[in-house]
Amino acid sequence: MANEDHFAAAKAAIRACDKEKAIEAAKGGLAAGVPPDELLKKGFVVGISEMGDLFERGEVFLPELVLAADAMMGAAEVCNAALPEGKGEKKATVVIGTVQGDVHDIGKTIVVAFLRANGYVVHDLGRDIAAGKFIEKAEEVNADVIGMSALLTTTMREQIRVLEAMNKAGIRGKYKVIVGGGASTQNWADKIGADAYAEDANDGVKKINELTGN
Ligand code: B12
Repeated sequence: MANEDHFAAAKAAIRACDKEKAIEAAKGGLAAGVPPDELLKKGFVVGISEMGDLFERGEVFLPELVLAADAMMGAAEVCNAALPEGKGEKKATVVIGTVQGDVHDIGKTIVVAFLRANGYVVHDLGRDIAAGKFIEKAEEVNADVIGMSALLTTTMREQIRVLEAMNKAGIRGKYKVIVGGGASTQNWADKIGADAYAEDANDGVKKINELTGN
């Protein structure tokens, strides 16, 4: 089977909202030598994005989206586990989470796996995280970078809250801040005064390398 066939199987499994098939497609692709990052990007992520488009057009509904997301999570777990191990280096410490009011965490979880595979110490706060929690954790672990994910236009503003709270506490200068997730853009990052924006997990590693001088 060519790589393209594995990408097609991955997409089809997500479109079918079938977790078992998705895990099977992930394992099959990896066993055939497809790199895990490519399998994610060209297969599973395309599939879940297509589901998002169908949802927006009213052609699939929330219960299907939930099932597709669950299938996606299963596949991402398999792919993330196959990423090369970090080489024991500790390039820098990153605190990351999805902002308050937002439960989208598939993309954030992929970013976490990519960062760990690239030698970062990552504290993953999870999803629906209040502004204060980001700061509390960053202070506790003496982080270098704070990463915030937001997928909804309504929750993007939470990223501003975190920055405001940092300014208020007089600690904005201590941390580099990077934003990402469907609703964020470079323009948005500039507007709210974040240090960087990344469009996907690879770009996230690249930008965080730049921010931390790695
Ligand atoms: C899966 C999904 C869900 C799942 C989430 C499950 C989960 N555990 O994550 C469920 C079903 C729960 C869900 C719920 C909802 N969803 Co939804 N969902 C999606 C969908 C289809 C895919 C998101 C996804 O996982 N993409 C794949 C990942 C890999 O991509 P990603 O998240 O963008 O992440 C990559 C980059 O952005 C980047 N990145 C992400 N985060 C970060 C962070 C940092 C620091 C960095 C550096 C990089 C980075 O790297 C990632 C990997 O490459 C999108 C559509 C879409 N095309 O995005 C809609 C979408 C985001 N959802 C939408 C909506 C409206 C909702 C609901 C409000 C629906 C409802 N009526 O209830 C609820 C909101 C729930 C809430 N309060 O959060 C809308 C948002 C519209 C908007 N602009 O605000 C979208 C765009 C669908 C649509 N077209 O209408 N959703």
